[in-house]
Amino acid sequence: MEKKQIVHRYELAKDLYGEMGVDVDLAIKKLSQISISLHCWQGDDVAGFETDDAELSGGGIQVTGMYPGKARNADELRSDLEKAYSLIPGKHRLNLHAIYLENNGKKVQRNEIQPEHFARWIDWAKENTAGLDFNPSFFSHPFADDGFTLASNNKRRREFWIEHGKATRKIAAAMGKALNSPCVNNVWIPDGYKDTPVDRKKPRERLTESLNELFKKKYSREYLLDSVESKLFGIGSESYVVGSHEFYLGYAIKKKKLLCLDAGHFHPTETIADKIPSVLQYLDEILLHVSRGVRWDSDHVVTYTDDLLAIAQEIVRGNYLNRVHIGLDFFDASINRIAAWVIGTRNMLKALLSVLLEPIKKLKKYELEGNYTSRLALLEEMKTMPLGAVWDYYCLKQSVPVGYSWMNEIKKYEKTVLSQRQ
Ligand code: RNT
Ligand code: ZN
Repeated sequence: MEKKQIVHRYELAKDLYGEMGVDVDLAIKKLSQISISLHCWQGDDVAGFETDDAELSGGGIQVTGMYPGKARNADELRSDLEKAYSLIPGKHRLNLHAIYLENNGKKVQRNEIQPEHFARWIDWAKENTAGLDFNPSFFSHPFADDGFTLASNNKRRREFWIEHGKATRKIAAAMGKALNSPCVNNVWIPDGYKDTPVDRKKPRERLTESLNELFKKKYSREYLLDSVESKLFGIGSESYVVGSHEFYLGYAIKKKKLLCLDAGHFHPTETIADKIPSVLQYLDEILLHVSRGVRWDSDHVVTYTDDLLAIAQEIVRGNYLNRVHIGLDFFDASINRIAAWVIGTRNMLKALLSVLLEPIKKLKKYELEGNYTSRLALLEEMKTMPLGAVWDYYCLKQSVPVGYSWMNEIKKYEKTVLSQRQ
C-alpha cells in the first residue's frame, strides 16, 4: 500500500469513528504512550547465558521446536531484539531473567550475581528500550532438581534461593535507577508436587517465611517494584503448586506487592481479564504475563483472540493503564523467534487500540440506563469498524512497516543473520 492510500483510508476511518463519538487522534496518542515489556526468553528458548551450553531444565515449563538461528549469546539476543523493536510501533521495555547475565564466560553462582553482570544490558537498554524489568531464575539449576526452591525443606537450598532473590532485587533496583523507570522484579517459583501431598500447609509456611526474608530490605518504589506470580500446575507439579493464586493474592495484599497474573496459570477455561478490576480493588498495581495456553499452560504466541481483547478491555475501560504493567510470556521454538515477538506484541497493541477506539461513554451510559439492547447492538457494530486502517496509519506514523510487510524484514534478517548461526 502506498503512503497516500494509508492516509486516505485513515481519514475515512476517522470520519466513521467520529460519527460514533470516538476521538481517533486521542486514541493513537494514548497508544503511543503504552510500553509493553518484551520477555527476553522468547529469543533463546529460556536458556540464558550462564554457560555456553545452557538450556532450560526443570521448573515445569517446556520449550518445543528446533527452528534454526536462536541467539547464542547476549550480543545476538540484543541484535534480535533490535530487529523486533524496529517492527513494533512505539517504545517498549525489556524483561530480563537473571540467567541472562554476562561475565566474560566466567561462571557466577546465582546467589552472587551483581548489577555489574548486567551493565551491558543496562547501557543497551538506555538506547533501545523504555526501561528494564527483571526476574530471579528459580529453575535450570541443580538446587532446583527436586522441584523445590524457596519452599524447599532443605534449609541450605532455601537460603541459597533467598540469597538469589535478594541479589535480583539489588540488580533490579540498579536497573530502575539507571533507566529512571521502576523495574518490576517478578518472583516465580516452580515448587510443587507431581502427586497428591499429605501436607499442603508446611510448604506454604516455608514459602511465606522465605519471601519475608527475601523482601526484607526496603527499596524505593521509584526504582523497584516487587511482584509475585502464581500458578495452578506445571509439568511435574500437577497435583500441588505451593505458590497458588490464593496464596499470592493474600501475600500481595498483605505485603503491598504487585501480583502477576499469567494468562496460562489458571484452569484451562478460566481467563484473567475479569480478575483485573477485581484484584485492583485491593492492590495498587499488578503485572500481567500475557500468554496463550492451548489446552494447558503451553505458552503459545499471543494471537488476536477474544481472550486477549477481554484483557485489553479491562485495562483500558477501567482506566488502569498506569496501574497495570503489561508483560508478555510465551516461548515458541517452532517458528522464527523474532517474528514470535513481533506477532505477539503487535497483537497486544492492536487489542489495546481496538478498545481505545470504543465509544465508551455511550456504552457506559446505555448500561447505566439499563438499555442493554443498545449496549449489545453498539458493541456488535464496533466489531467491524475499520480498526485496521487506524492501525496501519499508526504504524506508518511510528515509522514501522505497515501490514504484513514487516515479514519481509524478518525474511531478510533470517537470510543474512540467523542462517549464519550454526
Ligand atoms: C512459568 C511462568 C514464568 C516463566 C518465566 C520464564 O510458568 O509463567 O513467568 O514463564 O519466568
Ligand atoms: Zn509467567
